[in-house]
Amino acid sequence: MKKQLRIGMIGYGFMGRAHSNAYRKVGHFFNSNTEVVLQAACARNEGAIQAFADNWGYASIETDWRKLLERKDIDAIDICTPNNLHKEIALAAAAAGKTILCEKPLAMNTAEGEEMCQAVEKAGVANMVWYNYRRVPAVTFAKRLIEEGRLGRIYHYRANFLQDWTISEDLPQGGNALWRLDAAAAGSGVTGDLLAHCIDTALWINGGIKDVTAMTETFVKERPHQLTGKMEKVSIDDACTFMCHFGNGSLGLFESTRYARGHKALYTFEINGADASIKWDLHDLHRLQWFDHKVEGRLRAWSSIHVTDHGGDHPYMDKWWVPGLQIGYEHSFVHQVADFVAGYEKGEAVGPTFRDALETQKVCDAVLDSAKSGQWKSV
Ligand code: NAI
Ligand code: SOE
Repeated sequence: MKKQLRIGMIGYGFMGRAHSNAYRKVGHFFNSNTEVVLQAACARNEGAIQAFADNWGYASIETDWRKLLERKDIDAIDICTPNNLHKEIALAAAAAGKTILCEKPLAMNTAEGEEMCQAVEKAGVANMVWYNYRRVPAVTFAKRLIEEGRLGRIYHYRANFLQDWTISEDLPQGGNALWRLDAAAAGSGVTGDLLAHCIDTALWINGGIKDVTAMTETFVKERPHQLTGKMEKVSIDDACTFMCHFGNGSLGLFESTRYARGHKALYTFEINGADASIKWDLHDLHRLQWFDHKVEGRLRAWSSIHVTDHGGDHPYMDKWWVPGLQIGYEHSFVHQVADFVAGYEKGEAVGPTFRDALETQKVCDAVLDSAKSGQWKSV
């Protein structure tokens, strides 16, 4: 008989769906002694959360997250709400002794994140943050190649996350679906929403960041609030570019914007080492571009590795289809659940933990401080 991990999901939007899909799929593709159970879904609108629960197969619903935390039949709380609720829910969930899976960014700022880390550590509860791009097989493979020393000394790390969905001046801010434009709900703009992903991947692959210098811009200064219709100042960063020094001596260059016409969600990174370079692009997520300087000069070229092989060559791919057949965005969440469950069974932490995600939060805060002050900032 398998042990159960009974999930209480809070929020039924984009991530509520992505995580529910992962919970439903994981047991079919990854062996474990744990059954992930969709025990309860929670949101304020009863009709909407019941429809969500029916669609995904949750056994019950709640309309108040505090009630969800009181339930003895819930082992893990999954926080899929806007960022301004992460801390309050996580502190209460830790006090209730629940395992916590929290969406990114961990918190609105470093101070909040530190409180959250202390709460889960004091309570001794398992915790993880959904920086899912780590578990795209080509990204995991990139980390493996660097750990094997195949790039040699690293000189440059470059990453972009480009979108174009807020260019219209008529787009309102705040309220449902548009909370990302409201600093009170999001904490920051592209820095916490998009660059946080690039920073998490970078810290994981290339190690810690020492200091940063940044610039941000808010191109549209005022927008109507969706709920009141009143024109209000926009206080998020629409775009952010920063440079940094990594602890390993390499230089970093990061850019994110919601004003890059033609780009919907273009996350890319490139890493240049003495012996080789690698490039990855979310729009072609199953491929890793590879340039090996050790190859005989006349044959040297960028090659495109289709990261779909079995036999342990390509991370996670043994669990899916036959070699050559690729997987997609949603599988990164399935992999994250599978890894989490494996760690949970052994009582081992699985990254990114709250503490790991706090490092990303610190870089985000240093970036925003630097943009404000025009100074280099230590992390
Ligand atoms: P969304 O706007 O689609 O969904 C938010 C959900 O939170 C809604 O279902 C809403 O009803 C619920 N909610 C709001 N206040 C609530 C309350 N008081 N009690 C219960 N439920 C409440 O937002 P989305 O895109 O799902 O984002 C949620 C979180 O996931 C954010 O922290 C965001 O940064 C993160 N995210 C992460 C992604 C990733 O790539 N890992 C992708 C998209 C979002
Ligand atoms: C914003 O549009 C968004 O959904 C982010 O919130 C996610 O974190 C990112 O993965 C995709 O874009």
